[in-house]
Amino acid sequence: MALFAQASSVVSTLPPLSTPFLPPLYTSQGYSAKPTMQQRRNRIAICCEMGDGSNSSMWSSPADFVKFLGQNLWGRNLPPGALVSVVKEVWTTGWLTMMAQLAPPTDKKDYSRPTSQFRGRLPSPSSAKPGQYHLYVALACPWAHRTAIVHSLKRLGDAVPISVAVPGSTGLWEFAPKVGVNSKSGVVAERLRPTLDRANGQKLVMDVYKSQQGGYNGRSTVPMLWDSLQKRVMNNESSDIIEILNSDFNHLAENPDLDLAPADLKSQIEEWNEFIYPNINNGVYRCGFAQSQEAYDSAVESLFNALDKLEAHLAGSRYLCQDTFTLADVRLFTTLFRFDAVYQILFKCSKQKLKEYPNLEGYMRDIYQIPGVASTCDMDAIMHGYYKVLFPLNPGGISPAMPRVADSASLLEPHNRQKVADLVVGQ
Ligand SMILES: N[C@@H](CCC(=O)N[C@@H](CS)C(=O)NCC(=O)O)C(=O)O
Repeated sequence: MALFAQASSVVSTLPPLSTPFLPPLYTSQGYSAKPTMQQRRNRIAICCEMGDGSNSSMWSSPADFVKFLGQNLWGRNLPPGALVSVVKEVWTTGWLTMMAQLAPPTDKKDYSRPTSQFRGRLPSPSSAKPGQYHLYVALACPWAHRTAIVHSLKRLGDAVPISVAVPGSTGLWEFAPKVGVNSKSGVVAERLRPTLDRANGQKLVMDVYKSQQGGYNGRSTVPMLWDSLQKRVMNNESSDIIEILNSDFNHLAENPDLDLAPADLKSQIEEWNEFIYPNINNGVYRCGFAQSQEAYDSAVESLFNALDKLEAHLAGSRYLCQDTFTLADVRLFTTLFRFDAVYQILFKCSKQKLKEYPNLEGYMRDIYQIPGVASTCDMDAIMHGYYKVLFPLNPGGISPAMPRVADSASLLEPHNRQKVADLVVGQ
């Protein structure tokens, strides 16, 4: 009903069509001769009110309603010029409205990522009981993917249990273990297939947030680290969560000696993070979620300047911090992994493909081949998550063919960067 009420008010504000040709009004008695625009509006408004009340079964679906609207405003055949201008107007308004919700813009129509609301830390390292902290992830999400990688490399298993959400049809994260979005990716770890909510038994990630002590009504993002004893969200910022997983669960980890943030590299790691987050991790989103040409142009420029700089750096350094694989690499990897399949196409990061940066591509494959990383990489879930769910960016819902660079056979080709990974991870 809300649709009809909204439609009624939209119709009453329709501008006059800028075409001299007004087709006859279509009624149940046939076509009447040249009604005025006002007559058309009145008729639509009356019908909308009927649809809202006594005769609510008049349209069986929104598509039916739109057809009705078109016929009554313009007759059976909408003149092409009018069709284009009306659809453009309606679509642009709808698009801006949806984008403002999906990606709140700044005054300059640039995307500004909302800050994470929960930044708690453990009272002290090794204070956690097995199972006390629960990790919520979704494999499509690059931020959650970071946490799945560190969880896997540290081999935290069920010491820090995981629940895996999938995007629901309304765009909210939900728990639907039967959803087959992961089914084609044979390499994905069993524990990372979609699950029920294993900690709280909720249907939506949003419900988990709402259920926390004191309630919560804000954005319900993944990843999220939940404290099962205190019944509250402890942290929902991926850059914190990977640090916590790296250093605070060593008493429970099967690979406690792996340190992805060694003390002597901390300042280098921090410098890379400060460069990579705005320009690359969030940079691709600033391209895809830009709501003006200027905002997009500036995001693309900083993204590709940053990629050029990294390409040059990686010519002489296996990882960001020389031969040591660190959390900074984890953060960069999840963006690079999605680059050619998603960001280059859907987010218009189109200047150059990752495939055309030999060092970055080799680096990405090098990390993919570290034991414990590939099993967190689910390209099917990623393709589904972006192309089917980000409706304002891909309203037709059609997924492009997966670029060869993103299939697992090509990801497993030799990367020709020295064999340090086995030493680092030691699995
Ligand atoms: N700063 C957060 C960002 C997480 C984030 O934006 N996650 C997205 C999925 S990729 C999400 O859950 N969005 C849902 C929403 O914004 O309502 C982090 O790094 O953890």
